[in-house]
Amino acid sequence: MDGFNNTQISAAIVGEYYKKLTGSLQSDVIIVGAGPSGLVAAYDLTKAGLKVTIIEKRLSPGGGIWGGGIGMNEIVVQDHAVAILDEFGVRHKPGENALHTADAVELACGLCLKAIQAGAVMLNLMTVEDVCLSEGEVTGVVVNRSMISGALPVDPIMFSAGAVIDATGHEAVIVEAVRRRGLLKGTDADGRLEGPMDAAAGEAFVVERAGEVYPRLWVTGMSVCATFGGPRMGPIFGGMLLSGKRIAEMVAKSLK
Ligand code: 48F
Repeated sequence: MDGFNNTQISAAIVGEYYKKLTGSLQSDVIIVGAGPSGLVAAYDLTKAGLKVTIIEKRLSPGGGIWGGGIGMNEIVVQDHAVAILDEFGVRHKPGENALHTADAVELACGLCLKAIQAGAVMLNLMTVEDVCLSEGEVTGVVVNRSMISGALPVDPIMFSAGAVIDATGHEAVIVEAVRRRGLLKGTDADGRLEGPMDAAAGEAFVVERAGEVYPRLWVTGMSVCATFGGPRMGPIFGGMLLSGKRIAEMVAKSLK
């Protein structure tokens, strides 16, 4: 018989989790949302030597990857982004029109595994409710347990970072928190709506327009379209992966 008791199991979890939580209260970069763009950014930023915390509201990180298109769990990646699948050890099959397919579940798992094993801290079941601002710069985010957020009158806690990346997809939660205070007035991120479907244009848009929206607030992935009014694009993922890479390069440069 192994010599442990019930309480020791709980103590092991509580001890390790709170070390992880305490360590992530101050990061170089907070990434809000663990979809494809956020996970690629997390991996690259961690590889660049930065301390990265990913905050994800759902139980399962991976965002919109898991279900492919209408629950058919295959996704499409263009030729020019396939090197990223290779980097993450995700297998793919070449098809017509320079489009590759990959298993959606393998992609979600592959991105999560690499990002976490590279050293990014993943806090799932945590919802970012708001942004912290000081002297005209974003300094962190306001976070609550997902089960509590919006359901119970319990105050959130704050996490600080040198840069915050909004990778929340269609919701662009962090950009919206800044926008609703009227702080994006007079910029092209003021009052835009995500555009209708145009896959090719949308894919280019999320890469080209990824960037800093407000001092120390960066936007990647589908949040780029929600922020600047770019077209939506459905279950094609090359742009998301490339957008995550691009934002990682820009954020790493800005913090050095
Ligand atoms: O939506 P999501 O996968 O974002 P993405 O990286 O990729 C978009 C594609 O999945 C897909 C597409 C376009 O048609 O190709 O839509 O831009 O992942 C966003 C993640 O952010 C989490 C959410 O649960 C998801 O996992 N998220 C959203 N709001 C919050 C959040 C929040 N307030 N706090 C924490 N996480």
